[in-house]
Amino acid sequence: MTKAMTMTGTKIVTIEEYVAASAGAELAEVFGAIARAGRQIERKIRLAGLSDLYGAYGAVNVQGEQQQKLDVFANDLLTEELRGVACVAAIVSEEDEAPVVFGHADAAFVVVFDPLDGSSNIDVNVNVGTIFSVVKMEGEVVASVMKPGREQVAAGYVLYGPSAVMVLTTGAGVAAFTLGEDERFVLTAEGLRMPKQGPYYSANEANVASWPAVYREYLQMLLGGGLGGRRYGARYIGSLVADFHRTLLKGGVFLYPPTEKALKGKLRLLYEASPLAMIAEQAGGAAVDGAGRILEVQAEGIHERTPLVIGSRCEVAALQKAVVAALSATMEEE
Ligand code: AFP
Repeated sequence: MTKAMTMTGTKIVTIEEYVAASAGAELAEVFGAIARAGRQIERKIRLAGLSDLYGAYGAVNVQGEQQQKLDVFANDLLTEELRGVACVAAIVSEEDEAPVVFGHADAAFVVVFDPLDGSSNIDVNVNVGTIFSVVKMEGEVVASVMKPGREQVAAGYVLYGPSAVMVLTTGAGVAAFTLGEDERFVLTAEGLRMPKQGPYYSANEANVASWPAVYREYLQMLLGGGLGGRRYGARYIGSLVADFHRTLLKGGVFLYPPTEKALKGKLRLLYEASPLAMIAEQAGGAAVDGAGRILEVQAEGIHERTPLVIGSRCEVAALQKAVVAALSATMEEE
């Protein structure tokens, strides 16, 4: 990882400046809007206990999940900030059943997002995040966002933790920006690389009994030192952004396999798995849905779910190999 600069250094680079230099002025405007929304979401989260923003909003979203007050706030804020950007044609959000189309003529992009991932953790003051993906507007909005993730123009997330950090890629490596006291996200690291093998696995082990056998065996293999003799530790926050951020920096593997009840797992392809997969690959890591690369998956719906195994190359490759072998053994039996 290259340490880019610090607030005490001479050159301060903001997100808008960085993206403008690396990917052009239009995309910089998109990131500027997300950064403004992220800043306001961070402030609301920080003060949530003081302003009665903990707890349920009283409605259920398209996923059938209880919306938190901050889910609604974050969704409205991102939508309105992005509506103000002329090159954004529409947004697709976890919280809205259908795309919101802005009616900007010849707009280049659609932004897909989960406004507040891990929001069931808000009331207990645990990290949450915003995940987003930028795709080219080509024809219809729905067709534009349902392309395989390898066609994303950019992806990123904001982690609202002890500090607020935005991690992004525009397809040329991964950079991190930290929210400073002057309310700007400034470059704090670029060229981030995920370790080839890491010290942790991260999964909701309460579900192990309902995972397919190949995932159970994989976990046993990790625990038994079967991957280069490494003894893995467990880490699980239950906020994908936070679990992914640790995996990006320290290495290892995050997995949310299929379960008996949820054959496609819990996580969403377009605004959780795909953007994080783009970041993982840009940092030298990998992401699969079991046998296949996440970035090759052709979506069938905007709120589609997918199993997700993401992290260091070594751990992800071992899982993928095991799933491919299990599938071919099943096919031979049939
Ligand atoms: P919420 O937004 O409902 O908290 O869901 C968060 C999430 O989609 C993702 O952030 C976590 O990785 C995952 O769910 C945790 O799911 P389990 O509670 O089933 O472990």
